[in-house]
Amino acid sequence: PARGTGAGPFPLAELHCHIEGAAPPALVERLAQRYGVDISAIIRDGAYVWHDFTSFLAAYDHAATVFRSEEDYADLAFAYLRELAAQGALYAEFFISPDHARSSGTEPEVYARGLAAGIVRARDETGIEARMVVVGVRHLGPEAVEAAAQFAAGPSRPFVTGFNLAGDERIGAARDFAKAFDVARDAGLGLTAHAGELCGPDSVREAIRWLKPSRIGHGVRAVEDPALVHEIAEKGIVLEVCPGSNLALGIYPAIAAHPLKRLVAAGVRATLGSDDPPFFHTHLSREYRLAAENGLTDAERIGLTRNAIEAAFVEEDVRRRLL
Ligand code: ES4
Ligand code: ZN
Repeated sequence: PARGTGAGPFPLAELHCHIEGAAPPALVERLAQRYGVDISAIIRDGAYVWHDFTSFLAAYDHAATVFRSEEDYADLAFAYLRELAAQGALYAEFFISPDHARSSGTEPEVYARGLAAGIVRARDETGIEARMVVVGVRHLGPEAVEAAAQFAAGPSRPFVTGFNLAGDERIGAARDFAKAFDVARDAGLGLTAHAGELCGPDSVREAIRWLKPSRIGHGVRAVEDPALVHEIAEKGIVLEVCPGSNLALGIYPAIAAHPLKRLVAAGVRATLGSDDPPFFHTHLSREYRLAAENGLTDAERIGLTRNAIEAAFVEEDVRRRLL
């Protein structure tokens, strides 16, 4: 199959995308019609509507409820990965949420099996490799997050290679989720956590201290504390940077104000992710374009793809083949 021939002059990879957040509005509308779900509050004129982080999360939760069957989830993962492959991506990691599966009335096992089938279909058709990272939703509380970790650690979870903490960063303290991360770590899963997006450097510090992840989702607001930037660079912690998401949510007013270039210049290992692409009117190849507009050279942008493959939660033989 064709590899990395999609869009640009070099291959792309992403480590930060929430699978329901990648759902094309047209697919959500089709399933909503099939299952009799009213989605008029979240999709208007073929686009998602929301106005701040809280209403974004609510729209996301609502969209997630239209995916019900194993086949629905296979179609979702396939649509996402086929589109990424067309943009020139070699590898993708996406976040899956057993809590969102349950809220649509689907057993998490069925959910994960459907998504895995979508990965296989996309790999057969395009050559793209993908793995799944289970998220716990922090605003649902420590017990729910620990249950998500137990699910991720379950006996048969094809393509599940990591665990993440997502949800509203403003709720709860990182140390409340340490037990969940111990469960995931003991199961041999890769670890990442959202921090330093809505909240500042202290949130990143606490996530590193209590959860000991090898990667941080976003992490960009670490730039507000030079000592923390130094620590992240020193420890080789990889940031999953999502510039388009940050712009859509108003974390930064314009790409010129985004800290990506400053972080890279300080020696931080970064990667690019589209986060929730249609919600934020973005896609991975645009993220690479935004990185150039932020001042990264072509060599630096190729380095972001290399960082992603090096930091990926993937078997060593697959990593070597991708590098
Ligand atoms: C998120 Cl739970 C969830 N879903 C989608 N995007 C997110 N960002 C942070 N938490
Ligand atoms: Zn995210």
